[in-house]
Amino acid sequence: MQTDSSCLFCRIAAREIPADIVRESDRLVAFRDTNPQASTHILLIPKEHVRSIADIEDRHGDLLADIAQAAAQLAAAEGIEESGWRLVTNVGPDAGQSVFHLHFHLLGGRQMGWPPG
Ligand code: DGP
Repeated sequence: MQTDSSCLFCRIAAREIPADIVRESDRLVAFRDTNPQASTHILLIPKEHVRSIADIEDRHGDLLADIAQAAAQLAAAEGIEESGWRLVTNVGPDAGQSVFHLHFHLLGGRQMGWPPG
């Protein structure tokens, strides 16, 4: 599995940098965002270093399905499965991607507008 020792999220996944980790499996880690935009704001990442969802390849298999299932389970654990939640990933500067390791924001616990500003 490819990792990047200079990548912040690879280092969180390796537990070299502390984070409030709420879930871990053989290929995923989920931890709370340090700059929460909602009462639930969890980041889900693959342990493998992937720059963004634009770099998902066939070899990643059911990685995205695993992330979707983990997000739904975390939403239930957070008590927001009925009130609603959002799963979003940013790609590139116009979308506001600031960490170049694939991550999904799980957001919930407040009313959210659409479309995003
Ligand atoms: P994005 O803008 O989509 O690349 O989101 C990156 C998110 O990562 C942003 O919401 C803040 C969060 N973040 C940045 N640095 C850290 C960190 O060191 N720890 C944690 N837990 N979250 C971080």
